[in-house]
Amino acid sequence: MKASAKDLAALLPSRFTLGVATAAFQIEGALAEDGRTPAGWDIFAARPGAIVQDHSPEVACDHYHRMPEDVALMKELGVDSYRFSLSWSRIQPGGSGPVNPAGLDFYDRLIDLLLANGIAPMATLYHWDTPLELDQAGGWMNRDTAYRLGEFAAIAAAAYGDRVTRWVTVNEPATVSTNGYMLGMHAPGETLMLKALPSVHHQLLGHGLSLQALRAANVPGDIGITNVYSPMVPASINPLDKLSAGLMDMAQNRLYADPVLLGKYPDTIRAATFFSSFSPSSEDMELISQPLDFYGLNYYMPTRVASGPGEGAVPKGMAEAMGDDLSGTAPGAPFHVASFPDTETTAYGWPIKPEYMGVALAEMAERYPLLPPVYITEGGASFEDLEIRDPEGGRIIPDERRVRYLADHIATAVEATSPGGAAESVELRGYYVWSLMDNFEWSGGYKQQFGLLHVDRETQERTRKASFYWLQEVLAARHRDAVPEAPGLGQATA
Ligand code: GBH
Repeated sequence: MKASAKDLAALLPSRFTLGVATAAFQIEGALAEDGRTPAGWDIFAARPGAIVQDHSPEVACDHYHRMPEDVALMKELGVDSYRFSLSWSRIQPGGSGPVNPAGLDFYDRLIDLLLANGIAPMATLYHWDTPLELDQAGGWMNRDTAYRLGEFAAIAAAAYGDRVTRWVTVNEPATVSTNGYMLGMHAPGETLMLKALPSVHHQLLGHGLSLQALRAANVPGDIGITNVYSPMVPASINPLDKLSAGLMDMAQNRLYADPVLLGKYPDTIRAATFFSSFSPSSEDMELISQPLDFYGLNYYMPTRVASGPGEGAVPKGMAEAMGDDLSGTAPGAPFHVASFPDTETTAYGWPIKPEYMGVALAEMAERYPLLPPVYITEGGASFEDLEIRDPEGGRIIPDERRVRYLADHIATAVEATSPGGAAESVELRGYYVWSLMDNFEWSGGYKQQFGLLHVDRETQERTRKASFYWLQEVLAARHRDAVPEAPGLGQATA
């Protein structure tokens, strides 16, 4: 355990980036302001029962109005970099056609303020908030959405390309396809199961077209994609459990990483789709597998997999949404997600297994010989809201379990990628904590809180948790090169 801030700081390479992450829809609010048009998520979230306790994303963290205050908090925290996402329908209402100057202006001000405070901007083009019009035309089931994202990338490149240090094209296409198109737990709420496969390919194509647009615009920043990765752990030595874990690995990990890093879909997928109309062209595969400057990896937990339909047919996404410690996969699937014995879990019921952070990196290194440098673009834990203690005026939120989660995961990632570590060939560039503040946790509403900052749901007051002070200490204690990384376009790529 490296919970001591000084111990962890001593472990960090001098150029290691420590950042915090958010996403537009989860923090901004102001859904109908200054010309933003709805995203599919605006509508999905309003469906009764779709979100825990029918929480609304309308206000979220009111970040659209409190952005300068939030940047000031990041400055106080001392982070090197901030990962945020661009709201597509704020910048380009409807997802096609002319831009909205007010929307463009918001991120212009954000980026300038970050740079003025020495914080390197990492911008995600697509973090799930597809403009409603595009969702209504089929969303990611429609190939056209990929071209629309490519066009949006060109707009973003022209507006911010001179100042953005790092670009992420698409965030977690796995979660969009699984939760949004297969299981109906996220927008657009489709339950297409295996028929959702085109939504995978079109998102990856959207990644390829955005990458192409950013390259064509000659942006100086580094470009990558973010995939979530969960090592799949067979529940026993039973060959059926092993087979099941392999299938999950294929469906959740390889399906999204292989096309990008190997230029082809896994054989099992190609075999399974042999009889369907899904046969991506080599032009598509070339776009999808263009070289990246970095690979973004979101790691939260490993997944324990057992054969058989499991207890009840509660889809995992649904269990998560309800905040229960229930596991399952798709109803009717021949295998299910099982819990790890004697393992501490987060409020979501997610197992806390820091050692698998190292396993994830080692598996990536083994599978992908051409793996570019890696950023952990998200990692974090949700815990129940803790009581705010107020000893003589100083408010304290004791989230020591989050401190331990972050310390253990960051230390494991760094050790695994150091000489002698299980993933020593990986060039690990940094770790972004999910999240800067408690926010709209998709179908988990405001019940699942990942923040370093607590956000009062009535007053919007931000309160620093123990984890905020801890990360601040880590950042202050480590040894850095004399030159800060931001404004860092030159150095970031050097
Ligand atoms: C990320 O999603 C999101 O990028 C972010 O917006 C979100 O707020 C944050 O994490 C916290 O949830 O392999 O069947 O076990 C992560 C969502 C949930 C995706 C668990 C993978 C397990 C699928 N992850 N899910 S399975």
